[in-house]
Amino acid sequence: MNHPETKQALRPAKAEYARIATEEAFAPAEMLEMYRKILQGPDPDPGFVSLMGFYMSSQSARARHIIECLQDLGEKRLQHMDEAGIDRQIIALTSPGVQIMDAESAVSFARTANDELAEAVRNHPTRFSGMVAVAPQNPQEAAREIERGIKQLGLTGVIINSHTHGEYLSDQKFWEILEAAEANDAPIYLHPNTPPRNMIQPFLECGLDGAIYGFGVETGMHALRMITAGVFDRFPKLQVILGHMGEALPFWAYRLDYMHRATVVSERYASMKPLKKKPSDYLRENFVITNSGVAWGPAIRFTQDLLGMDRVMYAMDYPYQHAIDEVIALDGLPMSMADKKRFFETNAQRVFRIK
Ligand code: 1DF
Ligand code: MN
Repeated sequence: MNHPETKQALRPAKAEYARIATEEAFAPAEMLEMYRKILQGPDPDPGFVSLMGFYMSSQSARARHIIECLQDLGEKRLQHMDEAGIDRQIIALTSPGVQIMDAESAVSFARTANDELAEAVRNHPTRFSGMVAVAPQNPQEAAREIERGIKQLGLTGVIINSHTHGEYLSDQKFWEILEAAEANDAPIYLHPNTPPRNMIQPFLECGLDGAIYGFGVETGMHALRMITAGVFDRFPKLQVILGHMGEALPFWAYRLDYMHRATVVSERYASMKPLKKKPSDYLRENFVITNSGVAWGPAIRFTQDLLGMDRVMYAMDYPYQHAIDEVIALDGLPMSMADKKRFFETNAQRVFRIK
């Protein structure tokens, strides 16, 4: 069954470029079972209840389509890719992945999920690539799993679904993970999660905690915390991928630069130390941005102006935004063929080291 949001009659034309979709999700049935136990347990995380509690219990066409597609790493997914003209998906464990679990379960299930994803990639090497899921709850094991995932499993990139129980990668206790990513030449896709317990209430009470807005606010702040904490002075080769047009950070760039400098010069906070560069310099040099969820020319164009044509890439966000008409709209953007090839194909090949 096609998702009700997709227009059945439409089909993208064959293009001069391959379309590589870079923020595509899966969820093993076993993980959904673990999620069910967490949701039924004592005092579950309110964002998790709002997000996965909804998708796993709603009988709406959208929720049922999403839960069904998330679990498939075979024919159904390939058929949807064919219908949408997607040549390759870069697949990651759906948010919040293992990050909602207790540390021990998270470490163990990250390995299981990575083994499963690697097997799907081995079965369909021209159609699927996969990112390594890690449990930031145990930074040392996460660093090990990055190395195993990249070197032994042939996965490419690391998925981190924003905060872990309210903690951020700007905290030095997590820097071992960043060190491993940099050492293995693996980009970290900093994917959204719902805001943590101590941030979510004003979002939740008006329905803005999810992908509509809360995701972007929380994840944009996470990326900004990494910048202002000096992560990229310490790990200058580290590359972070942000979806959803950089969670709006490009639009903030001017103000961030001005106010960061004003704050540092006036020594207002002990936590905001001088950096080697301006915040926007790190956006240009340490970030790659995807258009997941935003099939909108002006926003893509603006981000390309700021980061350059080599740092903006295509993503669909399957199955959450399984929309064929958006592929057609993006094909039609007023971009040169060479730039379109960068956007859809070669930037992703370079960033994820796909041959
Ligand atoms: C939603 C959107 C859920 C995205 C996601 O993972 C997700 C959603 C749980 O619409 O609820 O990855 N997204 O990236 O936009
Ligand atoms: Mn997503």
